[in-house]
Amino acid sequence: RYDLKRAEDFSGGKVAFDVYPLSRFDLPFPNYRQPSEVGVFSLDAERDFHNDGRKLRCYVVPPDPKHVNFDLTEGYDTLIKRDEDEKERLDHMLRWILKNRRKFLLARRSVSSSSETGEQESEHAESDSQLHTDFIAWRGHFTKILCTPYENQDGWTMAVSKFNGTWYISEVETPEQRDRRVNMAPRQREMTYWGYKFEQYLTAAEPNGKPETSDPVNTNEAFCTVIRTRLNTHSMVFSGEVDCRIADNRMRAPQCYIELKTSRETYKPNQQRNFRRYKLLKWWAQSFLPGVPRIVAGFRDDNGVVNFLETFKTMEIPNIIKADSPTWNPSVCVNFCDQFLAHVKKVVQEDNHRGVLRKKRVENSAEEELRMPEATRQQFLDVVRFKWRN
Ligand code: 0WD
Ligand code: CA
Repeated sequence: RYDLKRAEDFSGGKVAFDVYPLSRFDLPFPNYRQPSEVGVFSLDAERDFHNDGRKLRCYVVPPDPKHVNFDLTEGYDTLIKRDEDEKERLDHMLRWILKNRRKFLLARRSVSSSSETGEQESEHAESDSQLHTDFIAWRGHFTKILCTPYENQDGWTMAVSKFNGTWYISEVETPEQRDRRVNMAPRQREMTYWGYKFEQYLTAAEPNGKPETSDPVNTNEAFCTVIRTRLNTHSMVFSGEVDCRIADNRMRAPQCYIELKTSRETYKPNQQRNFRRYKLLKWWAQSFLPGVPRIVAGFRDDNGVVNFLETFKTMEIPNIIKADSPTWNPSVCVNFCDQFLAHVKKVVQEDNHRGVLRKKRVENSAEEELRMPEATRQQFLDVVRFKWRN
């Protein structure tokens, strides 16, 4: 069973990357540089891109977090849902990159100032189009990679393209994922609404605003942070959706951000173990990556009513799970990611210098030119598939 869990390259697994034995990743925690925010962007009700933080929401502290009464089923009939057949790939991130090229020049400067020669400076001057970043992807893609050592159900496929010295990683929906999405039971479909409704009960558009729980929920809207960090030898820039910030604006990003989550109330010891084993792993990985320090969880019953909240500090989650006998080890996750990225660099070497020029008509007027790596169209140079059978 386990030896089938491996990453394969496009040519059918000639250069496979095995997950087991996990002991290969049971090493000291690798160097992970403190994530810093290099920018933000927003997606509005029409899913249009804005190069600013207009959709960032503020956390509204409920009077008594241990006793709340949020009915997450309310307003389901008014839901405005993003078209999930529309594959956006990395487009919004690439749009942000194109509008913020100068931030990558700064990255170059900090790279070259730490190296000795002036020779390198002139070399850089000629290759201004480079981003001086090894990996670009959504945060969610890295979350999936981090969780892979302990994931026994869902495989994934990522397309990887090397373009101008940067590896772009973009997830491709597998047939299994598509089946599940398209054939989701009505009840399940309704439950995916609950998470969004929960956000509405705890956030406001303005620092001193009140939650507007009778407004329709629109899943097109999003606020995204863009984070730069480094895992060992891999520099990376990724973007992740952020639910809200602490209203007090003296705190800087990403420390001010709060991740909101819902989960089924647990009473039996085995439910609690499963919560720590599976949910806390995903919650930790997702917030650890961008350095989001707090997760506010709403615990709900089977009818979709949240009765109490609990705050988890991201950095303390690994201590919470230590109470259990073998569960998951954050070092294994991060070392796995480190070695997997090294594998990708090795497997995907051919640089597609041309990229793909895609003209996009913007509101019938100006033409925006997006030069993108092939991974963002479905015509990629290399595909790294991760799959396994149970
Ligand atoms: O190309 C893809 N396969 C994906 C694209 C998979 C995952 C996300 N995305 C894109 C979407 O455009 C989305 O706007 O990434 C954006 C979010 O990026 P992320 O922060 O890297 O994603 P993730 O950490 O997986 O999820 C964060 C939140 C989710 O909240 P919860 O509390 O459930 O983790 O983003 C939302 C969701 O609210 N979200 C999505 N929104 C739109 N499309 C998607 C999606 N596919 N997946 C999660
Ligand atoms: Ca959330």
